[in-house]
Amino acid sequence: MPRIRKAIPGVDPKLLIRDAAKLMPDPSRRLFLRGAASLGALTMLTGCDIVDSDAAEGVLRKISTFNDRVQGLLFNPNKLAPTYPESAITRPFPFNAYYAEDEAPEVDGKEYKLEVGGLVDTKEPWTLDQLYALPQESQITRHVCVEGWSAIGKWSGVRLSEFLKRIGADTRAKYVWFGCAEGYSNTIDMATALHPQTQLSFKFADEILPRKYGFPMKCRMPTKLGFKNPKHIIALYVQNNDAGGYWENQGYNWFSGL
Ligand SMILES: Nc1nc2c(c(=O)[nH]1)N[C@H]1C(S)=C(S)[C@@H](COP(=O)(O)O)O[C@H]1N2
Ligand SMILES: [Mo]
Repeated sequence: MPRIRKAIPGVDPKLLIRDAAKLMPDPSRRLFLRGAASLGALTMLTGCDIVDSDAAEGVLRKISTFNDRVQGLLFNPNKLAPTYPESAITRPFPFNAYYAEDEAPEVDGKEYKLEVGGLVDTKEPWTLDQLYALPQESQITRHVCVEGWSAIGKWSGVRLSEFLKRIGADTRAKYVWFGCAEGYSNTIDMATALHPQTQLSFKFADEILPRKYGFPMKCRMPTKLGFKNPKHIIALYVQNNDAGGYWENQGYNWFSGL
């Protein structure tokens, strides 16, 4: 029986295709838009047939994966996110999580040990004192949340690249995965992990990271949307498999770069 190709309800396929094409490198984008911007081409691009609304979600996910790949290629590992003066800091700084503020996990700093694993030479866990002894720097950068707000804050800590060096991480690996105290998690690409502004942060606004902002440690990366910045980190793995993350697994764009 021939399969009938239907449009995705509520989605204009032309716009969908143009949107996906926006992230293609320039010459191939022009060729693609001039040539075969059709559902057929989209099918070729994503490798699956848009037959009904069930398929649509899968297609969108594939486009997102495609975008992640292209964005990853376009990501300039040396491009810095803007920084701001102290006077630009947003006060009070917003709290956000998938739960209410008073439900933020209470991590005991004295008992805390950061679990380190995967493709690293040294898998010894790190106490907070050991982490605090690492060379630190501060950044005043903008945090952008996918929910439609942004705010400028000051974070201090050690560069993730420096920490990865100390644990003898294989930086040819593709990903760094973070596990958090309350079950949140996410995975970032190695280029972002090595970016000079990607920081394991111990302080917010010059004070020990308050509970709501991720005590005892978060990973700050101003080149990524807020949800890619894990708070309350208790585990860090260097690995080649993409373990996704809390929001990524619910369909949020994995790359989510700024
Ligand atoms: N452990 C953990 N980290 C998390 C989240 C969370 O729910 N749990 N939410 C993310 C989202 S969506 C945002 S916008 C920021 C909010 O950080 P803030 O509370 O410091 O503003 O944390 C991110 N990191
Ligand atoms: Mo967010």
